[in-house]
Amino acid sequence: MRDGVATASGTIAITRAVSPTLADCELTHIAREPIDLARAVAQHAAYEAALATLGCRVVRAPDAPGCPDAVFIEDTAVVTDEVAVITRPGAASRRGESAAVAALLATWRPVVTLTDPATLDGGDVLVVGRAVFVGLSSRTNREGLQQLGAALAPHGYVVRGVPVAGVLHLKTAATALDDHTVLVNPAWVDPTAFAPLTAIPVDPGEPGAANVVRVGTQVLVAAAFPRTAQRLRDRGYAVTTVPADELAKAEGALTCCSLLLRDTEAVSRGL
Ligand code: CIR
Repeated sequence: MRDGVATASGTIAITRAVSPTLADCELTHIAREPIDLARAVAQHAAYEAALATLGCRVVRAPDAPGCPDAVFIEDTAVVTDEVAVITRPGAASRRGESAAVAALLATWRPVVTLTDPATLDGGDVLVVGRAVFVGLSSRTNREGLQQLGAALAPHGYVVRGVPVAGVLHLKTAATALDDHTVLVNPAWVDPTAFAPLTAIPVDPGEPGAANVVRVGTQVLVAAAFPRTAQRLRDRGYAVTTVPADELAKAEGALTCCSLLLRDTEAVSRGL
């Protein structure tokens, strides 16, 4: 369902197919339950279609059928307008996902790669303007924070560590709605960590709702969280909802399934 459309021309959304091995995914904070692969694939297709409708150019990274969590491509990189930082994912089982993503991102950005002993998942990195909030979680360590900071500092970004406990990633608990506002589950992360940004709380009955994808002036919200979606509409945000409950059984949320980057070449051509 869509309330309105403001397209994000000049945004590339990199996605990756749902692997046939998805059932073997990493799980940290939720219990394993059967995953309907066909349903997960259909929800992923709906997600890609929503991104395309919002004006993104959807580009698929090469399939990685042997990597159960490959669909959660967000964790493999942090991309700004200036650089692509290839992460070293915190789960060893996921480190084989990065090389093909690095090769693809080199199409648009210079690439910097984090090295051992750094660990960092893209799901822990929230970029709002030049502020970069980095969740210190079971996946992301201080060396990861420091190496990311070193890669981004030349471009004017300032990184700030945010303690994360009880949930997988920082962006499980908070994501940006615009350059001044974050959507937060205050039970999982202290909203003052984002000061001076304004923090909007999710509906208390929808703890997972803080993970939304901002595309231009639109916000993509999982269909499982209608009260938070309404809360955002009431505040003037244009909300699109997509089903994602099957992917959620693999502990993935909406941001996990794409890497969004400005097509800086398209911007410079005035497209
Ligand atoms: C994992 O545990 O790594 C995957 N099953 C889920 C990753 C979700 N990614 C994300 O939130 N950025």
